[in-house]
Amino acid sequence: MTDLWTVTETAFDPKRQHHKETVFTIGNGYLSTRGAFEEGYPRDRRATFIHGVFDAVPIVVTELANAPDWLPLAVFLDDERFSLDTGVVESFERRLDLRNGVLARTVRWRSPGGRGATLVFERFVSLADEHLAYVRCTVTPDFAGVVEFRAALHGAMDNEGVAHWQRVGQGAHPAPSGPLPIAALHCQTRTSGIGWAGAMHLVAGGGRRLASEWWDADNAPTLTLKMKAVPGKPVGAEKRVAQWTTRDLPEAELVATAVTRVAEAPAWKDAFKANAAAWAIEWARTDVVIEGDDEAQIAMRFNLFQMLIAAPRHDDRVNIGAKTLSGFGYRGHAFWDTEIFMLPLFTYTAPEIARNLLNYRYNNLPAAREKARGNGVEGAQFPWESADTGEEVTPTWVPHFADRNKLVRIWTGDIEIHISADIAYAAHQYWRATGDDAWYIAKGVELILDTAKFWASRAEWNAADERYEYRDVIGPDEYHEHVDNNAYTNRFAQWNLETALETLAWLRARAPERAAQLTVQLDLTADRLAHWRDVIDRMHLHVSETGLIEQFDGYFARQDVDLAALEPRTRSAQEIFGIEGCNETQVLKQPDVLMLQYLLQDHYTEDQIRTNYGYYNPRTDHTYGSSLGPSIQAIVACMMGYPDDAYEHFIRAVRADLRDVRGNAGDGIHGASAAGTWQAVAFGFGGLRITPEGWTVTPRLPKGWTRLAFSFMHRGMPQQVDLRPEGA
Ligand code: IFM
Repeated sequence: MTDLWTVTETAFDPKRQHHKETVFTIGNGYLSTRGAFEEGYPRDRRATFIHGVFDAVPIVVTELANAPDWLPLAVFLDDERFSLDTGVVESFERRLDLRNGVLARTVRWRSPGGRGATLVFERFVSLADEHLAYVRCTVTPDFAGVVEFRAALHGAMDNEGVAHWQRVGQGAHPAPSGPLPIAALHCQTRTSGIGWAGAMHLVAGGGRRLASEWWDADNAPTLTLKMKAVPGKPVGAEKRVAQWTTRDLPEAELVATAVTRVAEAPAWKDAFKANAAAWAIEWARTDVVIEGDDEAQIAMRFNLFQMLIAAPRHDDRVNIGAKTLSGFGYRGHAFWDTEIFMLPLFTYTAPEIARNLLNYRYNNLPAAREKARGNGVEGAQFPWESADTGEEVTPTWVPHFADRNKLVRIWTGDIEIHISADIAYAAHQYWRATGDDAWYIAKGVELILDTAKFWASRAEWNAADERYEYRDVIGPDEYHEHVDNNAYTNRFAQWNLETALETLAWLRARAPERAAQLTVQLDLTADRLAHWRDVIDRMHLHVSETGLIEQFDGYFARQDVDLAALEPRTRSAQEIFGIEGCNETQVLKQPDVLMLQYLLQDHYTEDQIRTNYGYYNPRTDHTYGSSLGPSIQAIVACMMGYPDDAYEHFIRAVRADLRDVRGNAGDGIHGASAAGTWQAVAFGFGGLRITPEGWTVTPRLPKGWTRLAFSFMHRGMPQQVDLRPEGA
């Protein structure tokens, strides 16, 4: 029977390793470690990313710094180093147990000198104690001699060539038991000055110890264990690591805390038990059961797992990057991906995580106000890409995808402004789903009011046509830059303003003191509010008799392309037509009119949505365009009663990283797509709708699915949904 909780790799393919490193990422919401191998290889992209540990890159922008490496564990069979690129790999299997986050690898290897052994490596970072990480190796030799384990902490890590760390110190400290000391390493990021300390303990895990040593190697403190090899008898070593940063503790306490914690750390068995118990709680509220489609079941759990290991549970000063904590892509920066694609998963299953993520935006309001001021407008304008300070960190130039020697100007940081409304929308949705009035009054309303202030101030009056407009913007569909009156942007700006007025009225009744305080703080005078109403009333919206919404001014006049005629293809429309060429066509990277109609679905009739689906769906570059589109397309297709289309979009989304659909999974997990799959099953196939009166479901299960079950929280109460096909 298929194990529906395990992602398995059964053969070693060096060409696919960057992709597999992403797939086999483990983590605990504090840090994530890519699935690079313990023994290390020259071309691996080994990385551990810790939430919030950003450092500046000369000339470019800030990025998450690849942290000092806690993972190294090299194995020697009688002085021959175990390595997959020497000797003979007789068998290989890797398994990620999604239930508890343990990554295991079993390799049957014969050294160039003819020594054979089965090596089992296992690792996890504890969900029960986010500072603890474990890796162990068990070797069953078929020769008599010595098996040696060398465990290290490596300080000299970089971000693909950019060095962020300098060593502060290292040393050995007394261990509570065993012949080896505890080894510690203390480093600091070069520009942001964030301190990191790690401490490691190495204990023998069976077999007879022959010798052990502590090596004070430069920037790589190392502990070694030599064990007697007896044919058929397993010998092992267990490495325990504790790590802290100055985001958690004062610099002076870092090393001592890491050393003490690792000295007291439970052995694997107990640490694993605590970790598994913590995972059981997470899965009880997050799991989605799909019966009748094993691939979808495993892939769904994989996507949820990837989100759970990226979710900050104890920190509201960080966001989840577009590539989670699983790769170098987008440098750890957060986008609207969080609010529109990831937040619903957490809002409905783990509201305290959603609140942490929203607090991050609230905490960064000062930077958003500064950005608005810098652009000569009022209110809060959130950055398109955000890191530690909340300032705009979108790079202005990046290498061209086809010619790395050419630079391309990136405009999103300047003019992709819809993110401010997306954040307001997520705050409002969180409040509606949770009923968390205290948070809304303290923080949410301020997010909504100050973004509304931005929209009113940024709106341009077109005297000739007597309407408000947003010119020179980029909508969610980034194949089209410098457009006027993107439908998504304009309608969301209007929604933000409408919601702000409603919210203010609600606040005045519910919490008059806070309303009075915000009225003064944000200068919400009667004149200003009258202006907001005017912008709402005279916003330029694209409406037509047929209900077809033009994506932006002049979109319908652009060249129409028959995408189906380009099949089969392996490149995006942008690669085929070029950046400027694609801009001149109607081909979409993601269908932002449909996004709009999904998010504001109460404002559109089914017929209106159907009309737009019919127009925009065939013009969307589904496979090679944005990974954000398919999960939302699946929902819209469900709403329209197109189950086959819906499944096609859904399966594309759940496979995005497991199958490396776009060829760039090596850069990290597509977080928005991963989290969006939860929306696809809940709101699409489950047809879940939340209304002020309660919730309803309209099951629309794909062919072959015999059951769909999931849980969610509604106003603080856990709810269960368990659906079978009609007539079952
Ligand atoms: O936010 C997205 C955007 O919509 C499309 N390009 C990638 C970004 C990060 O995922």
